Amino acid sequence: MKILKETYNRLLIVAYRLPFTIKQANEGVELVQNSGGLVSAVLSMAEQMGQSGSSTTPKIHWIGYGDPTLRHVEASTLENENFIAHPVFLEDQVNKGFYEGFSNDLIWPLFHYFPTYASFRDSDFMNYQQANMRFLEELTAVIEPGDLVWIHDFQLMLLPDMLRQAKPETNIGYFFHIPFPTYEIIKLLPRTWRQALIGGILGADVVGFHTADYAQHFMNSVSEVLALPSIEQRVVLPDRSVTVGAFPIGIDFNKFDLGGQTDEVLDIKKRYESLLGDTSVIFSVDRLDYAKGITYRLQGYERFLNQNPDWHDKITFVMTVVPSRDKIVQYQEIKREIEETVGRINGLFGTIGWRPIVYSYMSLSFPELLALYTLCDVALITPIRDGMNLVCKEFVASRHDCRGVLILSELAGAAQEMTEALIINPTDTQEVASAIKKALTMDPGEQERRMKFMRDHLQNHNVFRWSYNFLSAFDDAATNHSRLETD
Ligand code: GDG
Repeated sequence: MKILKETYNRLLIVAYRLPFTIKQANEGVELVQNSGGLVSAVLSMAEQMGQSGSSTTPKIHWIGYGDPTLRHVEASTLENENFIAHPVFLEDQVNKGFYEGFSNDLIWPLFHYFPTYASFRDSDFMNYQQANMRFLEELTAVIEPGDLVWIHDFQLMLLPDMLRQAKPETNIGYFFHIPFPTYEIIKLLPRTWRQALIGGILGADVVGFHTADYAQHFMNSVSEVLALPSIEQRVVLPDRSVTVGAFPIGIDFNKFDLGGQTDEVLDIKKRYESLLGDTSVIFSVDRLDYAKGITYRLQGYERFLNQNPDWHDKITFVMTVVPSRDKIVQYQEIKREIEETVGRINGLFGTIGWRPIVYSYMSLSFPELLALYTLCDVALITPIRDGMNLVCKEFVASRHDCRGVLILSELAGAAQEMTEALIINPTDTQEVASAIKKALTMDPGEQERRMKFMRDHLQNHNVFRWSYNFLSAFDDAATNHSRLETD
């Protein structure tokens, strides 16, 4: 990392979402810092590169989508102690086609292996190109020689190459947060689109995915779509090479480990425990999404209740679904399906004194989330497809007591690391039902052994190490680069 500090000028982040939410206040604007994994990771990287929020060192520039209603806001007010935001204002119609259309209504379902949910619209692709171009304009207004630009996620696949064309000498990193599917899925995209998207990503010097499988799928598509050669984990272009690798994202372990023990969290936990009464608790939390496998999860729980009448009255499934993308028809449908299934199960098994599922459709505060992570006996995480899944990692990191059992889908990227979870296939409702029984009856010694193993892993492979590893790959890429030149 020392090399980075000496080699690069500043770190520029480009992601669809800005690191804080901008709210209109009576006098000017109010900036509410977001606390996602990416924000924590970027802060740590900045520290490693010799930047920090202090007045003597530069802040991190972050280019992201800005609501057009904020166009009139004074640019100098869009910064806090850590970040300077550069909003990309997109007309509603462009943002709709780019974000709601191409990104969420095509790439998201396709790359999560739901091709029948994917909508292929020429106008969406045009808006996607236009929006990526608008990000480029904002970026080129900010960029200085020697900056390191790190671009994130599936909304900005075209941007790395656009930037390479505009500023060929720039150091560009690109990280993909969702699964990268097999070529058979990529092949569903019109030829010109898939060429543009794969070629777009290859504008970067380093391309990162959560798992080795996703990286391999990408390499296969590079070969099939663009017929480019590769050597080991490098795609060879005429004038340079691109390093492709697996960089599984971690979490800020201490934030969850220590956060779960604060007085505020303990108070909420006590309140929830008294509300839930003397039952064991299963917990899940996800954004509303068909890829999260929520209906199969409910069916697995129903099967458990059917097969284990002695557990009736003694178990509560606290299931929180966080509102997301509810303008898209499939999301409205999945919400209706979830709510019907919850209603049916509660109607079938519930009594005056016992509700089998406590369901809510809302966002939890961070202390509420920690209270539920730390009070539950079982976390039931069953996506049908998930790039990584941070919820399962956060649950384990929160369990300072080394108690509780994680049930995890083999289709989450995280399953490759969380090997001491009870790994299930989410569509196999019998396997889910049996895992619930096994988890609820697991002796404390085994819970502790499994938890300790996973906690050690998360502590070592935290989000700071993730960013360190990604940035270190630039050093390797630079070495490869010079090797190519001398070959
Ligand atoms: C994408 C990929 C990949 C959730 N509900 C609440 C809440 N959360 C927080 C969690 C966690 C985050 O949101 C969700 O992260 P996931 O990884 O589980 O899922 P996606 O949002 O789909 O993220 C995914 C990720 O990118 C990172 O690369 O792992 O595969 O799909 O941090 O804690 N936070 C609060 N209240 C909630 O109700 N406060």
